[in-house]
Amino acid sequence: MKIKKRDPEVYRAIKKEEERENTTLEMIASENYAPAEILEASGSCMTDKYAEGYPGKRYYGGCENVDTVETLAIERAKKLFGCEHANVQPHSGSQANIAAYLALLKIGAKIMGMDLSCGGHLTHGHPLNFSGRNFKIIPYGVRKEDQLIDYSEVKEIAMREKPDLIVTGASAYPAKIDFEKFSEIASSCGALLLADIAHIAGLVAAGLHPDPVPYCDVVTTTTHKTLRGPRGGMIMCREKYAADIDRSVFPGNQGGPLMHVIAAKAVCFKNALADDFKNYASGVAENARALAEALKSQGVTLVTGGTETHLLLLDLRPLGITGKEAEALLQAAGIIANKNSIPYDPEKPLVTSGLRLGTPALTTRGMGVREMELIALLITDIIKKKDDKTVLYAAGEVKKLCRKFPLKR
Ligand code: DSN
Repeated sequence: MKIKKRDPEVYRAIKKEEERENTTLEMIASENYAPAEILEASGSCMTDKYAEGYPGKRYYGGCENVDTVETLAIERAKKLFGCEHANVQPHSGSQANIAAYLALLKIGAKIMGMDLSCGGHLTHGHPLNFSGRNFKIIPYGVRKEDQLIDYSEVKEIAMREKPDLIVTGASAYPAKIDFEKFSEIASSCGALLLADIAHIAGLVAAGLHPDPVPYCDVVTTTTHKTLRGPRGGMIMCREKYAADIDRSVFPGNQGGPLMHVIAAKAVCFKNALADDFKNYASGVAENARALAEALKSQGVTLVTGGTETHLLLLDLRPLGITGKEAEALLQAAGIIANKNSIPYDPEKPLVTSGLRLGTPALTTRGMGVREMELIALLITDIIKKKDDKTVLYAAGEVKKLCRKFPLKR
């Protein structure tokens, strides 16, 4: 590697990151390990190219090769998700949401989105985010008793508030989302419907989660979570919104697209169209269920009582430990997860009473149900006993697991 000589400090950090990824259990629900072909495409010379505009209609010369990859990415995304139009240029999920809102709405319009504290996302209306600062936000949450979306309550709020847009989708919601019900609600109150499937895109692509595309005006996603591609975003929509969405992404909100990342998105969609992607996605869901059952059998409380997706959310209150403490103890053992608010959390967002766990990365690594059962025991022991001896023992077991399931790109 040339970088070793040319920038040893950055080289060392990259090498240490490789080592960290190889020797720890990655259980952050929004992370994954991108395969070699994704790293190669996103590390390619396409990073050099300016290509403002869209394939065949660029503001720069020399775009013939980047046109090829962007067209491939668009066509493959359309095939994978069965959508009428795809814009693969958003740099991230947040950028995708900004562009979609501004394509569909005027500043100041009413957006109804799931509250961050109940599992939503910053871009669904948080007061400090562009969404909350530029639109009138009507939040909806989950039921206190079972932490599930109460569709009748959502309808009640929607009929009362008459939002211009309803946003469905979440970052920490372990149950499936009924997009058909959301679409009925949106039609009843005259709102447009946007699904943000950043977390579940891989499950949707594999047919393991209800499909939002037939029910939504616009669907946004990221490409690096369950979809296992490069870090980036995408917008899918009905043909009637295509021109508005494209204009809103460029020139509305972005300049030059990241063509190296778009090349990697094309590779990601090809991978997700292949038969073995379904095996991986089924593994992700099966592992999440196994992890949930094993944790529950150890007396751990789970938000919504389990999982129907790739993620689970632990309610740590009965164990007398905060999310912050649990995250730190688990990290000391090499288990990487994130503290996360639970619905109606009494703790602040930097402390929290919850811990979010996901199975995409460990599934990519080849781990299965037996490993999930073992990991559940390690996690439970750590968060119940909270002592150095337990952490040290778990750290040894984590190392053994990592050696048994080396990270193959
Ligand atoms: N930050 C992401 C997550 O961890 O869920 C969502 O954008």
